[in-house]
Amino acid sequence: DATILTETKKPKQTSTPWFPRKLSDLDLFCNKVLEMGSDLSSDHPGATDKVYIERRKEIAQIAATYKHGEKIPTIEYSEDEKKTWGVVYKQLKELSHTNACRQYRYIFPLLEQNCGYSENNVPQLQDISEFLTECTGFRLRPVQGLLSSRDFLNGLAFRVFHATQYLRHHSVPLYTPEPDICHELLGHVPLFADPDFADFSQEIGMASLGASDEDIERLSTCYWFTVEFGICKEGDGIKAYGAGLLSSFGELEYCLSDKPERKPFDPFVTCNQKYPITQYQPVYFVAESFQSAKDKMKQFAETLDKPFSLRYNPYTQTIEILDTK
Ligand code: NLE
Ligand code: FE2
Repeated sequence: DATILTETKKPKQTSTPWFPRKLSDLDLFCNKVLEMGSDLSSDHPGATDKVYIERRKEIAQIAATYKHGEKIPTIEYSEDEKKTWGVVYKQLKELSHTNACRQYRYIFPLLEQNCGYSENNVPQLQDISEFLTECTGFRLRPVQGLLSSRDFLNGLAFRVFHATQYLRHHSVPLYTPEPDICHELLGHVPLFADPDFADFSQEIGMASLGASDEDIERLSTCYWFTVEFGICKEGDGIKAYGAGLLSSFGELEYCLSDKPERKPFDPFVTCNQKYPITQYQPVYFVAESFQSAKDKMKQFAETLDKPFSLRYNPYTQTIEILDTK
């Protein structure tokens, strides 16, 4: 039957999606944001606050024109912004003593000593970026808002973390669904100063380079349940290490309570888990350690279908394509 002979299968994605090969390639992402301060959705607490919207636009301008190698411009935060920061800072610092992982508790005081972390001061990205570079080679780049998952994960391959600089709306200091500077600085930054965590994050980033759209989806789900909402074992108990937990007073308490479900972290399972983005997570995944999470991520990455293997060269800070199969 002729129709059977000519029947074609769904074509496999044949061309490899573009990916950055050097640090300055990341400059190409700066205006590709999914959601911006100028376009707050209608249920956003700041949606009808004209002053807030203007301020978000002003801060977004810095990220829109930033180029690799430049110093990240200093932002003069207003008294109101400092107040919001202070409220978040005070509550989280207190709760982190009991609910945050050991690495977070170790690094936090170092950020107070070296980077201007305090209840009365919103620290500057440039100072933090220099500190992280000394600790683990991680660095920050300012970003206007949400990047695509692909672009965001690609940055991690270079040990670059894209950080927002604006504050959440003052009406809801203890939980926000979108990243803001409280989330970046109090949630993400402390962990990027930890070598094992830094390696783990870069591992996800490397896996994302040139990955198919389906694999990007699976990798960003793994990212979500680790870097954003991860829980890890510590002694006989469990602690939070995900930034979305460490930057939200409400969820930091809830995630270790007996309300949510908890499963062991296994990228092959975790990558298929559905999740909400505007409320507390119903399910969390528990890692044995960052080291073990990294090993598992590596095994997972090896199963992704790519026609080449890649290596990050730390001396040139470029991606090398090792072989084509
Ligand atoms: N829910 C977090 C917070 O309130 O800080 C932000 C999560 C961003 C993914
Ligand atoms: Fe985040």
